[in-house]
Amino acid sequence: MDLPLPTDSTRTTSAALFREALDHFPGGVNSPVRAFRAVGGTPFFVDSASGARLRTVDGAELIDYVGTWGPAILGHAHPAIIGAVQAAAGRGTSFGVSNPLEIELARRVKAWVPSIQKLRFCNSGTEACMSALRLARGFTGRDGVVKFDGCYHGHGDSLLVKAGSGPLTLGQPDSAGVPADLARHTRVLPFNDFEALEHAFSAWGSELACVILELVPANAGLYLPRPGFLERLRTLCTHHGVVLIADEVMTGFRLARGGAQEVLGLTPDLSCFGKIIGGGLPVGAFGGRGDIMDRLAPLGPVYQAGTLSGNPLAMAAGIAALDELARVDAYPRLEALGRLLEEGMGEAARSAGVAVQFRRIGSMFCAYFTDRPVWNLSDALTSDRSRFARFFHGMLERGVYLAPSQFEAGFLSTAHTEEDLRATVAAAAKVFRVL
Ligand code: HOZ
Repeated sequence: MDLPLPTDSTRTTSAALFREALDHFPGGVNSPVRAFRAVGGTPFFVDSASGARLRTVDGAELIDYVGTWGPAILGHAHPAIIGAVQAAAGRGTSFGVSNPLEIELARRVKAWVPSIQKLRFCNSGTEACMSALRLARGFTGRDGVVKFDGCYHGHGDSLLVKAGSGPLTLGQPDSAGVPADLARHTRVLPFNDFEALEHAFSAWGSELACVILELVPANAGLYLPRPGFLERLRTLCTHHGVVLIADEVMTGFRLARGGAQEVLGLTPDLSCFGKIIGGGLPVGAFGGRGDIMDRLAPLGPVYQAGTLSGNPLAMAAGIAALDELARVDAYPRLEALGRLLEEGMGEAARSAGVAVQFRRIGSMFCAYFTDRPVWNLSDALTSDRSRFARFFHGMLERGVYLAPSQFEAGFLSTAHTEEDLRATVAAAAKVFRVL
């Protein structure tokens, strides 16, 4: 059934909607990277989405590699998720009281991610990370935090320091409005730098509450940990009594059932989730060691709460998403699709003589326009961003939607087909030739 859009937006264009949006929202958007600032041009508005396709209000149909920034691992409007949400909505959209769906989803999360002994649901990845940070501080009685430059853990104050994603895209990796007194507790290290890691622990190990990281940094493009880096970090955290927090908001339930920690063989103390466990509805979760989680209110002194936490619609969507991922045995297929895309894009770039570093793990990827292998933020910054912007628009004109920033990852879904990938590679081959 087609639902009516409000007022006359069915007859309008993206350009007209964006003009009006500028009057309503700062920069015309409700989240900064949507404004296309890094690539230029006018952002489009979506009318509807299904499978691997977005349909814009202008009538264009796009192969979508943003996937609502990660949650749409089964494609858009998956019938299992829509059905689960409709059924849940019929019983009430929010209770503010515990409901059995919370238990159902918790059982699945714990079965899939063995490091999770206890967890708490919240409403976004940002909330999950900032709550995990407070918990680590409350548990250790220390204030210090280590993060890595280019990693993005949502927009909690302590974490908007040398942050990736939107802040990096807009050239504001340190946000105004974060008190210097707070930011000074956050130390930032280059990713994959063993020497900096050793130095940080010998200088501040006893002051640190936690180290938080994306095990696969995917908010400055995408790069992978060097062999041994995570193992060394784990050893140092254990030795110094520092809580190791894995931000798996993007990688959780995407790279494998057990996320990046399963693929990379790391056991964090706490993990943060979002995106896929909400099946496209707003959700977050953090969890891990029982002795740490039990420091949360109402058991312990660390406060954290939310009116909509454990929301029945989000829980139902998350359960449906995980069950469907298991039912279709999604991960081998996602890996096969990822490999096909990587091979195709590599070949297209080589034939056109364009220096591209295509980084990929499973169904996440990024194309950097540099001849330097990318292992950290300073490597990522060597990418030619004006070339990326031309690439982005060239692909969009040919019906392929990539994230509108060099510093975001692309996502595949089980709804993408080999034919979609061939069409994407064919488009890239043309665009590479005219960059
Ligand atoms: N957290 C998302 C991935 N980097 C970006 C979403 C947004 O900023 O709108």
